[in-house]
Amino acid sequence: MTSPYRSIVVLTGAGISAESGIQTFRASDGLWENHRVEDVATPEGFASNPVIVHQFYNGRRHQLQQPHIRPNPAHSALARLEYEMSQRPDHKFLLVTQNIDNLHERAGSRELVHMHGELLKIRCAESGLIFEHRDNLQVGDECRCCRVPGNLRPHVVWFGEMPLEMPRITRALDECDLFLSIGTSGNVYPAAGFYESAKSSGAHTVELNLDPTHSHFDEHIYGQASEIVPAFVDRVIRQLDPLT
Ligand code: BJW
Repeated sequence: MTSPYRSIVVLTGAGISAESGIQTFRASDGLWENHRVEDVATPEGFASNPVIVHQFYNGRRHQLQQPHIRPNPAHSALARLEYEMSQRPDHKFLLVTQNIDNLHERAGSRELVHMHGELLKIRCAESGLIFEHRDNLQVGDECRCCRVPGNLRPHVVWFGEMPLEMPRITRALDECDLFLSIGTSGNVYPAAGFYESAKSSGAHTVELNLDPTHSHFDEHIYGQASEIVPAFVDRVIRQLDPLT
């Protein structure tokens, strides 16, 4: 028997990291509870009040590096799925995360796109050069490349900006036969439209989330990511070609 799945794309959102201690965005106690989205998640907000924006990301950067913030079984299961796919010839796997935390890579994922950027990186708004950064960032900090104070910004994608690595994502969606959407409310485009692209490529589409969303997947599985994702991954791995 041959495996039905040879090319898998997984999209993750804030829900996969919730049980690791990182707040989601749109919950009543979420990251935006005390902020207007326009103030902290748009280039216009950053231009008009960079101090507030730096405070918002400095707090999240600090939190991400606390010892209790660790990958959970859902992150580990996706790394296991990638490993199993990599052991089989001509099998493809891509994990696309909207999250800016580093929990997927800490769990072992390598075929990974951070489409909305990375919290532990900053970039020069002038040159586009990207730097690793684990400390607070302040408005007057001098840029490491152009030496101009104020040119540095979080390496994240705000509303109105182009998400990262779209050509790679589009190629993977065009050829996938299984698409999983995990822990995302499906409110933000283009990510919210990926399942439709995958569907038009003939893929089986599955939503794994705590709450129902408005999207029409072929299959819906509801529950905590740390429980439903490892169980679903086990199911997929059982259906892959046996290792020779
Ligand atoms: C659990 C759980 C547990 C909880 N287990 N589950 C009109 C129509 C269509 C589009 C537009 C429009 N007007 C404007 C647009 C475009 C705009 C957009 O989508 N706006 C919407 C508001 C409508 N998009 C953009 O501007 C994007 N760029 C763009 O479109 O460029 C042009 C383009 C065109 C064509 C192709 C390509 C490009 C850029 C979007 C940038 C989003 N940036 C942010 C901030 C990133 C930095 C940061 O982290 O601060 O990204 S916004 C925020 O939302 C963040 C997230 O990645 C993103 C998605 O949120 P997510 O992950 O879904 O979180 P929540 O909180 O919403 O949901 C969590 C889910 O988890 C819930 O469902 C829970 O139930 C669940 N859950 N616990 C399992 N334990």
